[in-house]
Amino acid sequence: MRTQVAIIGSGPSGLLLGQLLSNAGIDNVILDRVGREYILGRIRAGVLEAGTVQLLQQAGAGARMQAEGLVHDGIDLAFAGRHHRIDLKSLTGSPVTVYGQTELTRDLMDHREATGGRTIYDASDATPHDFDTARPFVTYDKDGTTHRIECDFIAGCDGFHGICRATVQDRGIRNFEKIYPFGWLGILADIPPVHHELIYANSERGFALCSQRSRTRSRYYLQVPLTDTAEAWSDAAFWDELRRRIPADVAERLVTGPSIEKSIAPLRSFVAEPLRFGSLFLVGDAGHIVPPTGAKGLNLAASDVHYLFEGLQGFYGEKSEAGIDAYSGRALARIWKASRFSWSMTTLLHKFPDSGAFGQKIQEAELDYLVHSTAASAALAENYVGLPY
Ligand code: FAS
Ligand code: PHB
Repeated sequence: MRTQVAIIGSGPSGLLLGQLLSNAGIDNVILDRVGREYILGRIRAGVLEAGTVQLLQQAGAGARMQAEGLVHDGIDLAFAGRHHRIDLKSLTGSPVTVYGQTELTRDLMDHREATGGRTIYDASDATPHDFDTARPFVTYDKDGTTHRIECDFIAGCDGFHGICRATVQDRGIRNFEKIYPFGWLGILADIPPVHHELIYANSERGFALCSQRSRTRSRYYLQVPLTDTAEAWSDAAFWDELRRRIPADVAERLVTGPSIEKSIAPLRSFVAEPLRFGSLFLVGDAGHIVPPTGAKGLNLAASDVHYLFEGLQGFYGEKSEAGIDAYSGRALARIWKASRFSWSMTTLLHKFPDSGAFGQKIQEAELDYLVHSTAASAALAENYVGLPY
């Protein structure tokens, strides 16, 4: 088989890149090691920046998001028993859109199928080859046969645990990492959200987040020790702890119900440099991970795709290599700013082992300053809604 761009990974990065390329007449094939339903079974991000919304519409897969996505003009920060609204829209002119990654991925998968895009699921042992030459290729196994895809470029959209970044560990890559001493226990339930916008809560017992997927489906998170397991948390224990971490007026309104999903995600900050090795490009989680506190993971994958698509469009359109040469630098400039923001939100809102009572008071003082300073609120708001591409 031959294609112009071989994409490894059928998550948001691979699907969004594949659709933009197809719409521009650039041939591409997506490989994934698992199947469609497994990918859709992973519950992940929930907040889209305006740039991500625009890219989904540009890809032609934005209709359901337009119809069902919830436009939020603000978020709440809760601390010391109170909560304060940060008016994102008035401070930046931009809202965010609440629309689950699962639904975004489903829309892209459906649109790819409807427009004749090729995706090979259950493709095991996908491996990028000869990406330092003019004739790169990808091999993979399926149905007992090893297949080969000749291509011009390989997009490593295979996430943090994928093969592409692993393949270039001896090519001078630099890995920058910070592991946080806690995780997020997330619960999904078909109950009405406790508030019309998201609430990020700092409490002496630890962080909590009140999020949502629709007016009838809620997503909540609790900071938990890394030694915890989702199975060890009953729904009742989750709801009791959540009530203790959010302001009383909010806790009183909390509607609870049976969980339909419960999982723990570890938190890390990770950036790989560079993101290009010959004709192999690292995109999305394959190149970086942010703690979800800033709602940046999925949105950074979108801006990576924007930069790489522009580069490939320039290569095939004007025969210019300027865009692909600039990809890594452009993407990393935005990645590091979003990584800083995600780190700062995580540091401000979570309980750290060595925080102590003094550390808790410092966090509350910083939050008190932030919510009462227009300049500080605007700085948070412009990072949260997404810095320019
Ligand atoms: P993905 O990991 O989504 O997709 C990679 C794809 O590559 C997968 O389908 C995988 O099967 C495939 N793959 C891997 N190795 C392969 C191989 N060798 N061969 C072929 N295919 C291979 N972000 C937020 O903004 N907010 C959140 O709340 C949030 N929560 C998260 C919770 C968890 C548990 C995780 C892991 C991530 C979370 N994220 C969150 C970040 C997440 O949304 C990512 O940013 C987003 O999935 C990035 O998309 P991709 O880069 O496509 O990577
Ligand atoms: C979510 O709804 O999954 C979500 C929302 C905002 C975040 C992280 C996760 O910062």
